[in-house]
Amino acid sequence: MITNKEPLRGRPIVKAFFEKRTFSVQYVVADPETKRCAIIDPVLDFDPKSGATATHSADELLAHIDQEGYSLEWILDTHPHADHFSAAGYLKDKTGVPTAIGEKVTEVQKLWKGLYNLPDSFPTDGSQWDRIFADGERFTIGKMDVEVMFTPGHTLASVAYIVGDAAFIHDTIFMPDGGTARADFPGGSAKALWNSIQRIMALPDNTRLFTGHDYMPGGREPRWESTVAQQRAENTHLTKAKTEGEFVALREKRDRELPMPKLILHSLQVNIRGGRLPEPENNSKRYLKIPLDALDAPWDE
Ligand SMILES: N[C@@H](CCC(=O)N[C@@H](CS)C(=O)NCC(=O)O)C(=O)O
Ligand SMILES: [Fe+2]
Repeated sequence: MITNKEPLRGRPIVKAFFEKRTFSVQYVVADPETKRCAIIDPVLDFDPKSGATATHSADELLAHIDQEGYSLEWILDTHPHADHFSAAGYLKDKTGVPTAIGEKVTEVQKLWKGLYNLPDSFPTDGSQWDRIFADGERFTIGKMDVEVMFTPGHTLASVAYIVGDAAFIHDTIFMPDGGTARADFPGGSAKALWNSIQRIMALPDNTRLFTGHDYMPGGREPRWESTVAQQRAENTHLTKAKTEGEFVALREKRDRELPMPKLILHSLQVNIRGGRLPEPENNSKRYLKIPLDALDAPWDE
């Protein structure tokens, strides 16, 4: 773990790209010395009303990389997203750069393979990515060290990427006024989320924390960066719920009231394929499959 090993070298330049349809934050994380960079959590645009997909968001990341003279070394996802398609597959095809995610993605693949009744031939070994990371594994972006921290709860495969003094903590905690992520998707767990949040809060106080979404509470402008110290002092859920029991109660109560993300059933079948759309049928068109009555709805909303 972080504390037992050599300190992580590097102070990345972080550029965030806010995707306003799904309130997602995508990142380009660059080593100022070598100009090598990684993309974290890229979005493939999807309009559910028309069924149209597009690569505007992903292309914007590539344009930034080009403009800054960076060279792309990794395409990373923190978790199989339940509210948007990952652009990892598109970016891999376009650049040839390796993709990666946490190793427990194989469990998510197994779970959703069942829910979608995918054919036996659908691989659930993570082979859709070039690399799947275990807890505590390290790699580099240029000369910066990255440590993978397993942070389940929101999904059972979620990981955070600690890059030098910055941590990409996806859907664990949001900005202090946004609280914490939900933990009620299949494979989610409020108790696991609490433990993951404790691991993040044990990072050095001045660690720069970059979140995966910002839902702009109260209609304020989108924001994505905080610190451990700031979260400890201000996070609206963590200042209310001081123990695991209190947190689990708060989280589960709120989750019972939240409708499922609009795109959960659309997204998972793409994201368990490494951000690739389903194979075309014999008319060369691609189709999504929507399982009925697989998830619960809060009808009394
Ligand atoms: N209204 C959004 C909700 C998306 C959602 O559920 N987001 C997750 C992260 S993927 C979350 O933790 N939300 C917390 C909250 O809405 O309070 C949608 O339909 O896409
Ligand atoms: Fe998420």
